[in-house]
Parts: sequence; C-alpha cells; structure tokens
Amino acid sequence: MKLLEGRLINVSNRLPVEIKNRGGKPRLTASAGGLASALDSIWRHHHGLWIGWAGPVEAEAAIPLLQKAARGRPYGFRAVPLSSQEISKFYAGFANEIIWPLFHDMPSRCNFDPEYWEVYQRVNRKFAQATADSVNGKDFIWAHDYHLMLMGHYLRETGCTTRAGFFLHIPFPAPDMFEKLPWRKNILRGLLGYHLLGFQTDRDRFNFLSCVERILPAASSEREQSHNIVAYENHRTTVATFPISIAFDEFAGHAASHDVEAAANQLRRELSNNFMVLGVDRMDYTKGIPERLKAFRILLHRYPELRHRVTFVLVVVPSREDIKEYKALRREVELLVSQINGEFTDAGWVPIHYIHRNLSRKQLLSYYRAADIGLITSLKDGMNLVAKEFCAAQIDEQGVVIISEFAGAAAELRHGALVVNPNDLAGVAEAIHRACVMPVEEKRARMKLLRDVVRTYNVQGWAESFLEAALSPDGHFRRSSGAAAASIEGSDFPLVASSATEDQRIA
Ligand code: ADQ
Repeated sequence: MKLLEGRLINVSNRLPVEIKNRGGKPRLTASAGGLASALDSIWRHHHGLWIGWAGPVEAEAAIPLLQKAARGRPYGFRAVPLSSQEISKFYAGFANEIIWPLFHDMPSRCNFDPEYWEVYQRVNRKFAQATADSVNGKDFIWAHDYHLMLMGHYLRETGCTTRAGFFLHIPFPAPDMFEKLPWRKNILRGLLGYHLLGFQTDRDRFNFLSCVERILPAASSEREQSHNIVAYENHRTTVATFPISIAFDEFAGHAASHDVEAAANQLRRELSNNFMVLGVDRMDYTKGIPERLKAFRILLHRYPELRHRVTFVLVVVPSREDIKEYKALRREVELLVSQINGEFTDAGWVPIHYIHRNLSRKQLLSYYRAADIGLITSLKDGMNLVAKEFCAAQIDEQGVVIISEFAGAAAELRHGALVVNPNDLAGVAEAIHRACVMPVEEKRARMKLLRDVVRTYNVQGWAESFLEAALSPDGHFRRSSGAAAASIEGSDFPLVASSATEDQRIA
C-alpha cells in the first residue's frame, strides 16, 4: 500500500475518546460509536492527528487529558470545543433532526429550523479552521459523515490547499428527496469543496450525481469506469463508491475462541435449543424494528407449528435518547414486544427476548454465533455493519442472513442472503419461515459465499482503496477492491422475491 508522504488528519464530529465531568472532575471515557474501531486498521500504516469534539469540557482542561489518551497510539488528538448551544443545534438539531431523517427518506420527521442551519454553518467553519491550522501541504485530510458536509468548501475559503476527502456513512437521497432541503445548493457546494467524495453504494453515488446535475447546472461531470469527476468553481472532485466493512479476521478469530463458543452453547441451551432469530441495532427509527416485530407476529400466526420452536432475540442499544422521536420509538417497540409476548407466551416459552443495553464484544459475538438467522430490516441504511459482523461470527457456517434491500450491505450480500422489502411484513415472515426450513447444505453454501465476500472486502481494503483514490494525482484511479465489492458477479443463488405467492402461504 502506498504510504502518505505526510500525516493522515482524520476529522469527525466526535473523537474516539470523550471527556466527561464525573464528580466535578474531567475524566476520559471511550466515546460511543464504531468509527474508531473501523478506522483502527489504517492507523497501523499512518501516523497523524484526529480532530473532533472531545466532550463538554473547557479547551484548556482537555489538552492534558487528550495527551494522556494519545500515549501509545500512532496519532494525537485535537479538540474542537463546542458550546452546549452548538451541540444542541448543530448535532442534535441540524444533523439528527434534518439530515438524518431526510437522507433516510423520511422527510416528515424533519424539523427544518433555520436556526439549526445557522449553527451548522458556524460549527463547520470552526472545524475547517481547526483543521487548516493543523495541517501542512503533504498531509491528507479525511473527513467523516454528514456532520461535516460544508467543511470542504470552508477549508478552501481558509486558503488551505492540503488534499481533503470525505466519506458519507449514511445514504445519499434521490433528487426528489434532497430537493426538499432549503439549503440544498450550499450542501452540494460544500461537498464539492473536497477533492474526493466516497459513498457506501453506487446507488448513493448516482443519487448524488443526479442532484448535482439538477441543482448545480454550472457543474460538469465526466464518467470514468468506476468513478466520476465533477468540475465546479475551478475545482475537481473525484466521486466514487467505497462500501465500508469490518475487521473480518478479528471478529472471526474472537468468535472462534473457546470463551465465545462456550457462551454461545450456553445461550442455545438456555433457549431450549430453539431456532434463534437475532436482531441487533441501535434504537433508531431507520432500522425497521417495529416492522420486524410485526413480521414475527405474522410468522407465529401463519405457522403455529413454529411456536415453542423459534425464539426472537432482539438486542437494542440505547441511542439519541434526548430526541423526542427516539423516546417515542422506544415506547412503540416495548409496547409491541409486550403485546406479542402477551399473546403467545406459554409455559416454558417466551417468543421474544428483549435486551435494551450495550453488550460487550464477547456477549455480542456469542449471540451472533448462537443465532440461526440474522434479521436486518432497515427501512434505509448506509451499510449495516451488523450484517457483516454476523457473517464473520458464523464459524459453523449454518446461519442465514435475511436483509432489507434498502440496507447498503444488500448490494454485496445479495447473492447469499435472503433479500426482503421490510415494508412487506408478510414477505419478511415468509423469509423467516424459509430460513427455518432451509436444508443445511443450502445454508452452508450461502454462508460460505457471504463469509468469502466479507473476508475479501474487509475494512482494511475499504480504507486502502479510499486512500489510493485520494492520492492519485489527477483524480483518476484503478477500480479498487472496495469499489468492486458492490458489484460482485455470479452466484448460485438467485434473489429471493420478498412476497410469497398466496398459495405458498398458510392461512
Ligand atoms: P449505525 O447506524 O450505528 O452506523 P451499523 O452499521 O449497523 O449502524 O453499526 C452498528 C454498530 O453498533 C455495530 O458495530 C454493532 O456491533 C454495534 N451494536 C449494535 N447494537 C449493539 C449492542 N446492543 N451492544 C453493543 N454493540 C452494538 C452508521 C450508518 C450505517 C453504517 C455505519 C458505518 O447508519 O449504515 O454501516 O455507520 O459506516
């Protein structure tokens, strides 16, 4: 892998460590979010700096703690201080009440508060200035996610000429949806200030290009075999697809350990060796959790012979609990769980085991390893790493993945998984039934295919292909392993239609 001449400057809304006030004293904690572990692999090859918000502490107090946190790491930290008003209007407001729902095709959940926009611009300028102050010409800036979409343009305004790339972890919407955003031009202009833009899937990349074509007529776009180059305001931006992945060997190695095997066996025994359907998500309205529960209820109605034989384990990690919509979702999920359990629970069998908390890596892997079905029903999802983690942990290669066609991961996993439309509740129920009765040879062949895909296109390949594209001098690069993952050809298994025909169903 070609090494950077300079440093890698990673910029994200949060640092991978957070300073919290505990008992009147600032203390270091690991910050929530999986970005740090996803990026860990690239730091093995590059030294650098990570810029982001460090938590609600004064800048002065943060410095010694961040120095302490950087000991033993190949990178240092620089905090961007944000006031509580900025956190509430930039992060909770603009990012999570406007961009998050809109980019997940849920415009009715958006709160287009103009004050959020003011603060979003201000905070992006702050990040741009802190970054420009920290880099030199040989470094490479890698910015992450929807919190920092304007920073590309603001970096150029500061006069910074260091190359800068941006990766969007969430989907990019189609023009009809994106056009609802009152600040649509500014967002596109902000993004086109970067030298490289990376999207999770080709669908997101093409949506972005269609928006540029419709909203910025002055921009021109050239199409290469695996990427596009957009020219706008005397600046060229390479636009490409880089499906994010996981550290496969690490997950698979840990899942194969005696500890995890023993814990998985114990889980199976405790669930009476029932068929285990597993859901693992953040508590988020994009993940289709109520839809999954309703599909499970249909399954138990249609196939009474599965009662006592199938158990749904729903693991949900608390998320964004200070936002009204998330509180309402939790109530809805908990009501559905209790209704379904109330309707079907019988002596010796509780159909749904609901876990609402963070699990340790070992616990999570034990569930992945013990489960017979990984059920992912996102209404829309950038990638969905849970699907890939589930495959990595399936050491016995007997689990079945059921995945929503609207999760980015479906593009890579579609040949081995059962692909469903999460809005088709009956179709999801049929897919669960199909997985329950699937011959073991078919399960093994499918899971082997899935594990090969995730092993080959792992997070290391993702990071390398992004940097390779970022460092190519004219913006043109070869088709990379990461980009190729979204269009793997050939399979023994056709797509599964999500709706079963009437005569296949048991009334
Ligand atoms: P998320 O929306 O958070 O990420 P996802 O990719 O599935 O979605 O990652 C969730 C992570 O949280 C996984 O690593 C999983 O193991 C972990 N997790 C979930 N529940 C847990 C629990 N109870 N205990 C412990 N860990 C738990 C965003 C985008 C995604 C995109 C990623 C990465 O929304 O579409 O895949 O970024 O780009």
